[in-house]
Amino acid sequence: MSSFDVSSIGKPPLIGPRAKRRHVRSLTGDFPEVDEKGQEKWPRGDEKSWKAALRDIHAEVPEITKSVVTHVQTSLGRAPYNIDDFGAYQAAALSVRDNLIVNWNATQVEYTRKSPKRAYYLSLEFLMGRTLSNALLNLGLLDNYSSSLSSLGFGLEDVLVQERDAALGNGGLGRLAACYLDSSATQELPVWGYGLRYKYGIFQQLIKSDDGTQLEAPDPWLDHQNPWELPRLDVTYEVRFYGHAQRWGEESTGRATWSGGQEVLAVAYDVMIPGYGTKSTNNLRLWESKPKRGFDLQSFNAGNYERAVEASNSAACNHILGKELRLKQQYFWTAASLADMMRRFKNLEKPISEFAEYNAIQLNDTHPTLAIVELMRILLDDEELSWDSAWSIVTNTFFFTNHTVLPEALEKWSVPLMEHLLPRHMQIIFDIVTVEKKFPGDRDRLSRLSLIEEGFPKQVRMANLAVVGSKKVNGVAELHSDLVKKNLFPDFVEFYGKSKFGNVTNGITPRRWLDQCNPALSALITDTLKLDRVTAGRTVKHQNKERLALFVERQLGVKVDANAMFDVQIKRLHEYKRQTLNILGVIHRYLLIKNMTPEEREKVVKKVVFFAGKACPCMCVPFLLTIRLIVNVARVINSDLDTNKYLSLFFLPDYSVSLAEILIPASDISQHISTAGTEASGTSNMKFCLNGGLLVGTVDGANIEIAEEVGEDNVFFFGHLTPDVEDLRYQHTYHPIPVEQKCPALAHVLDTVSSGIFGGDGVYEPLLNTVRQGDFYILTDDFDAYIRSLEMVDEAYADRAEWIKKSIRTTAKMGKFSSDRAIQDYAQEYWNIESIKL
Ligand code: 8GP
Repeated sequence: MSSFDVSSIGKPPLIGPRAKRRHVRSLTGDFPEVDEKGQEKWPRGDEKSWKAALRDIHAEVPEITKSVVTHVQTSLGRAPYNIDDFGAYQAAALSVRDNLIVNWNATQVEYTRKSPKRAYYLSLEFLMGRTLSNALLNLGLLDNYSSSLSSLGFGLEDVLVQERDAALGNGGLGRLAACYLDSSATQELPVWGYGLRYKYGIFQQLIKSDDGTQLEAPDPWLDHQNPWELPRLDVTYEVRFYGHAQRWGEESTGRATWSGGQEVLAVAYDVMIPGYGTKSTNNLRLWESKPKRGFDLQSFNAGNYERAVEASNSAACNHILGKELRLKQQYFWTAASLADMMRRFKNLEKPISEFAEYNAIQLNDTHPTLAIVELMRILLDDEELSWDSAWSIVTNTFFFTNHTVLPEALEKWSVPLMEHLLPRHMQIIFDIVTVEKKFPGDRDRLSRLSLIEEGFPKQVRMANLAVVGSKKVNGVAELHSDLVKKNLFPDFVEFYGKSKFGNVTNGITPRRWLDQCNPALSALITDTLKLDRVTAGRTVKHQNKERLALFVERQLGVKVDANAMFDVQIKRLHEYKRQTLNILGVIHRYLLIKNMTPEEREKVVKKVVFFAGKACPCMCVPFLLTIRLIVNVARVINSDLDTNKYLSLFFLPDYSVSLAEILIPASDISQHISTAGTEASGTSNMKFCLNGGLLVGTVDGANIEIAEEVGEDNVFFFGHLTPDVEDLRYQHTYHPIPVEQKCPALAHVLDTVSSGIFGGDGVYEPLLNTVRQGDFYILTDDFDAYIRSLEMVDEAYADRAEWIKKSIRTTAKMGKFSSDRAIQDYAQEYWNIESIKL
């Protein structure tokens, strides 16, 4: 991987004049050229491979080479020698896709033949990253494609980096969905994903060079043909919005007819998901919306529709889209997915009463909760089942995973909006409420259990609906699952009993997060003959750090010392994840070093700090200043000649899966420092540990279980525990202690920022005030312990041989956090599905 070109991570291929220059030859060129002696001059690779592949005459030409060259000609419509790295990527991708399609078809045929129970993973986000490298690895074709491409004059790494990340989402929950698809296929489980085919991925993050603020630009990831999807123009469903719902008869929980309004078409696009070491290839079906032909133009405001489609085609974070658009998006996707499942089920010719025996539907957080109501609608109105039969099927079909305890993420929809957009669904929700009123208990309890929150306007609580309508509910790490029971849904636990609530600790796929991003470490692990693992481990880590250093140099034009300790925090920016604590800690370290004598400085552990992450622009305004502070602190300390040898800092823009694949293997230490009780699980903590990086973290989320596996002496824990946090917040509100008194070191840091040495002219005050006053995320309480834990990291790092041993032990103990284990937990304990061997 040393030649890996990191300069274009997840970026679009070059277009325009520069791209042209990179072409081997222009389209009009008469090729091959002829030299002075009349000999043909071939641009890249060896002439024999090209000619043989073209004419298909030499038996010894690998099939792969032929297939790539054929795609250059027939799919890309280019003269074969007229391709650059991007063309080679496209042709190689199409050629790999041919393999996937064969396996995909065989898998689907087998599913149809055996009619097993299937599971469907409904997620509004799928952060797939790049596909070519993953598909090659899973198919076991990496070496073959590498040598074929090389014979045509292309380096595999140059080709792989041409692919743009599929970033159809925002954060952890979306990447988890991608890992689970990989594991489902690998475990040969009949699982399909259902999502939306956004026209734009999550925004591209740009950092303004003058003041460090984040700018957001659209991510038109589909601008170049996407080789990984198959449009299924024959698989379409009509999805209705608005209109009227007319009940039949007296029975309040009976049937109704929903008519009028608008209909749009949902068109399917299939993305093949290959398993590792198996032919099993599953499907991710993404829906795109299209206007329906021949519909009532008069009742349809074309301008609004265009805008709606445009906006709802973005994987942007929740609040950017208008409420109505977001709700439309959710219904469109769940309705199309259910119609598709129903069609597949009908093909089995089984009675509808057996629906739950053949289908399990997993709700990835509350976004797909409308699917519960939609299935009720289908069963009542189309299948004409009684309420009780329909409800029994629904509550045996759905499973709900919660991914955050933050109250703002528990979705609510206004009742008037629902009545307007989905009148029949609102009726059904009211009917569920009526039925649920049979719950015994006091009024307060009933109102907490209710699906409807009183107020102006009334709101539908989607999380309550998801709990009521699901067979089982789970959190994503042990601590989080406890908090789900104790803090989020205690009344439901009392009502339904504990057995409805479980835990599935998250997992990550070792294919992408070890084999693919860190092949040298992966090889070291499987090399049982290697005697000196410490030296080998150290070498691998150093190579990965050099790769990251090269990346930073190319991106930001700054040299990075790969011998320093690399300290990384990469994740969505959010107050609870406390990137602010980290940057205030960096400033503290800088001030310490600045005040040292040159002799004292020589004893300091050299450190390079990396941040990356996107901040949803709808977040609270003070917190948006964090990126700006990081960038401006970096500017000051990286140019301070007294200290920059000992401490430097980088904010890497436009965080993506591909960027994580470079940062994670290079980290010595990474930070997972959320306020205790706020991070549901975290999955990057698992990725770092798998790659031999150690953690500094709070006793939160999956950090706890990681420490249980790798040993507490290999994790640097600090900070107050979950049960303390509420008390501390109470103290902050009713008995506040000034930060100068509580934590002088932090007060000094805050004053330094206020003094303006990092510029900003007072601009950071709103951010600093969130710490000085209120301090909801208890930075003032945790700061001293945090600094102490970083000192312990320094001490441990000074003994490099011991550090590497810790690192190797950590990697070795990460088995529990494979998504293969997690998906088996879901398959066995929740969905009740079995592997299908091809
Ligand atoms: C994330 C959690 O923050 C993270 O701790 C966990 O590891 C991950 O889910 C997977 O379980 N939550 C989200 O991504 C999330 O809540 N996203 C919604 C806001 C869209």
